[in-house]
Amino acid sequence: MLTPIHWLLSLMASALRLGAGAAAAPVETEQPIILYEFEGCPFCRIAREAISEAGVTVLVRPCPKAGKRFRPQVKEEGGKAQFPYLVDPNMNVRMYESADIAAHIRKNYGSKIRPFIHWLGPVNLMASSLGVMIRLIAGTFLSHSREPEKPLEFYGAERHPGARLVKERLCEMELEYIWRSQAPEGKIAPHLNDPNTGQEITGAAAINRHLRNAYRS
Ligand SMILES: N[C@@H](CCC(=O)N[C@@H](CS)C(=O)NCC(=O)O)C(=O)O
Repeated sequence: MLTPIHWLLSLMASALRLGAGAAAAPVETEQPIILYEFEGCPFCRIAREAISEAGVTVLVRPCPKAGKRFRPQVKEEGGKAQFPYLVDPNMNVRMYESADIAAHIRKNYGSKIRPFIHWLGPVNLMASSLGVMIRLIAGTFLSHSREPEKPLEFYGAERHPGARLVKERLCEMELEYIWRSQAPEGKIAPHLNDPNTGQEITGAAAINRHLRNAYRS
């Protein structure tokens, strides 16, 4: 259940990022870009902020600690379990390193503007790490779930406090999702489209309830 404390802490985590991770109009790619990451990783946030601001659609494969679904893929393909890890078949690149991923996204897709906090070197990482602590490392450890047949579709910017509360759950449950930072026309973020159940849900509390009911094992 989401309490006012969850919302307050998520809002504080967003505030610490000085506005980074805004929503942008969707940029679709020919082949899906895949991001392996976990919410409780301060480096992953830096990559996600660049993706959110570019508006580029990515397939997120959450890799919480002890995760079994996608973590092994990273080790197999890249050689080490380090996150974030990006696979972009459109440019034929696979990369570790949050700063390289953010630069790759900015260079090739959507917005070219680097969020202010990304210029601040160690302060950038410190603020991101503090955000993880403020959220009490939510989105770090595995919570067992049933694997959906098709990836979910989630809409919500990186800096949106409600979207964060959903992404933490998606991550802990290792639920793969197509992520777009901007809500579809006429809808409000955070918004979920579940092609497995045919449901469309708006609002963090309702989405998290759905994830629990449909996928908790
Ligand atoms: N220099 C890398 C550091 C990445 C990093 O250390 N990620 C941590 C998570 S925050 C990691 O992969 N830890 C190993 C693990 O989670 O198994 C970057 O900027 O992306």
